[in-house]
Amino acid sequence: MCDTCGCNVTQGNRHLIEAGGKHEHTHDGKVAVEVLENLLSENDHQAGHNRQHFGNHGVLAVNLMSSPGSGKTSLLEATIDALNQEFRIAVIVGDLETENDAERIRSKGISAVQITTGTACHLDAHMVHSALHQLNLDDLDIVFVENVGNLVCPASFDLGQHLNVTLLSVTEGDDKPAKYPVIFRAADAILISKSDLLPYLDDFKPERAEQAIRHLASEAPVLNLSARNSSTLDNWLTWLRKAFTIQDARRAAGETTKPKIQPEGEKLHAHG
Ligand SMILES: Nc1nc2c(ncn2[C@@H]2O[C@H](COP(=O)(O)OP(=O)(O)OP(=O)(O)O)[C@@H](O)[C@H]2O)c(=O)[nH]1
Ligand SMILES: [Zn+2]
Ligand SMILES: [Zn+2]
Ligand SMILES: [Zn+2]
Repeated sequence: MCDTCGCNVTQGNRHLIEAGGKHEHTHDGKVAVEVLENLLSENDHQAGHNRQHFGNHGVLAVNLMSSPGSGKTSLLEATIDALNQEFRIAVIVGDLETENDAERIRSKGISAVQITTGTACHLDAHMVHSALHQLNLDDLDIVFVENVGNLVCPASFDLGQHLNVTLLSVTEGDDKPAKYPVIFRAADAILISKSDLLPYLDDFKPERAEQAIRHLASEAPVLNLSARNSSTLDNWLTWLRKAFTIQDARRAAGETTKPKIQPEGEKLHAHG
């Protein structure tokens, strides 16, 4: 998929294939597939390094993925309001063009690093690495990564996070898990967002969305919520607190956890 849209090469990893780079793309028969495989393996290496950074500082890193406009930044704003007395939070935000989301988060007094990806429709581990060096991880408990709005590419790149969360807003249709299985399979939790709009929609059934998710053999919890109504956030906040405690215990035991990177996604990237 990303081979088609060309987004495997990003501002974060371009140096690797440019003249003098580790995987310089010579024109002597080195095929594209090999270059892409090298880039993915560099990404995974960098992701492991990022995870070490988070781990060394006792930070839980959570990657949020969804379609454009399904409510990632709004959910982060509501989550910060609910939890900033309890956890020290920062956000790394990916966006194709603007700084808008980071500014929304900063207006809450929270550190936010914006990565403008230009043409790349997902974040990669190199981009997240430069962003995380702009944060003081010693002063943080949870770093959220808001990925670029896209239901396909983000699921295929390990960024160094511990957990993936996928949002599905009720205006998108309950058939999306069936149409975009990779990003829903990669999720450790699935949030059905904008649930305040359900009374106005006669064709979105949360049960049907959950059924489609179970057809993907996903056991991830499916939680309905609305960023507009803080009383709907309880299950999400409970999930997050538990994730933090589990990660903290793992760290104390010298262990870590990797997010689910979908094999289909890896295949798509390697062989286009
Ligand atoms: N009714 C309702 N609207 C919401 C909710 N959450 C977000 N919105 C609206 O949906 C639009 C997009 O929300 P964002 O939070 O910017 O979505 P996003 O996923 O961060 O968007 P991108 O970063 O562009 O992918 C805005 O107009 C929000 O006000 C919600 O829970 N209920
Ligand atoms: Zn792509
Ligand atoms: Zn956003
Ligand atoms: Zn580093």
